[in-house]
Amino acid sequence: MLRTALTRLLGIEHPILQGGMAWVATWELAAAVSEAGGLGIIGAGSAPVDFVRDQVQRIKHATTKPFGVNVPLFNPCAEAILDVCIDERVPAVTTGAGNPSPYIEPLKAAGIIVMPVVASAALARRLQRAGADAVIAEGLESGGHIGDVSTIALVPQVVDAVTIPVVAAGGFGDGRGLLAALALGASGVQMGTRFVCSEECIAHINYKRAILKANERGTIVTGASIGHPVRCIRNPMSLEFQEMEKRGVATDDMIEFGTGRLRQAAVNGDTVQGSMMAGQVAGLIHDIVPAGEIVRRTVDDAEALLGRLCDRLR
Ligand code: TUI
Repeated sequence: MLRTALTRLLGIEHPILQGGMAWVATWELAAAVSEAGGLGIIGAGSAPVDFVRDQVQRIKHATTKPFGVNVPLFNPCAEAILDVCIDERVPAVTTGAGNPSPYIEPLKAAGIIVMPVVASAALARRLQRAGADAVIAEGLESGGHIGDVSTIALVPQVVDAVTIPVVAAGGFGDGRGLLAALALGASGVQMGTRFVCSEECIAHINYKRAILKANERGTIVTGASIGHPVRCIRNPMSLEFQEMEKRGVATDDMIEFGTGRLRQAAVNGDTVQGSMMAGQVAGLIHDIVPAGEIVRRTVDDAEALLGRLCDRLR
């Protein structure tokens, strides 16, 4: 039993959040994680409002346990999606890729637990002042849109900057990672890539296999030159994107080139021209198992490791 400030805040059993990944974190995956005692999170990604409302209504039929919705703030419908979260009484909201300060008060007034993703201690401090209940400190090892500080350096600095619970994200995929995060002062972890390789995740099997095949150098970062660094699997599409950046192709042309590529991989299974967002932890993932087993294994392994460490160091 690993009880932390995070499990108490959310009323969950295990200190594990499932990343709310665009296109692949749907109600099926989120419900399985919540049922297993973690916090399942639906990814709004770049989806329209009606899609998110439908997802929320479905998860409410699938589980009575707490769940969350992740809203990337560059989604043009972000505000309307947050209104849906309020209307539907979503238990928790996570935000990404921006500063959610203006939205925190109305969400909290509706009884929603608000946990923004931060990539710096400065933003964590500001969001604590704005009323955030916890922050998710995400290092550059993560998949998708990333900041520029590594997890091992970022997490303890965010822990020192705030008094609210900190969730560590970026590079976590097993019990060793969970225990390490707790040692850094975090109250839990968020895992994304690990949960893509679960049975309940609707991502195309080709996407899951690409993660299984990747080693620790199997991801690259594209888009840094246009201010949108995104970590994804190294494939012809991401390598071509990097080439365009080196050639100095115009930003609008690159955005047009990249648009729709995640869907192409996640839904259609195009591993050549699609973009498969994934973290550096991909090299640690070797199987596709039920999401509940990922939660249980992670917690059991962390507890067993803690016991062994205490024996060895005493
Ligand atoms: O949000 C993410 N990762 C994401 S969102 C996403 S959606 C999408 N993207 C491309 C194509 C289709 C769909 C994919 N990946 N992670 C959370 C995160 N937030 N990482 C870093 C940050 C961050 C960065 C800067 C948070 C705040 C921030 O603040 C800047 C500021 O305004 O102060």
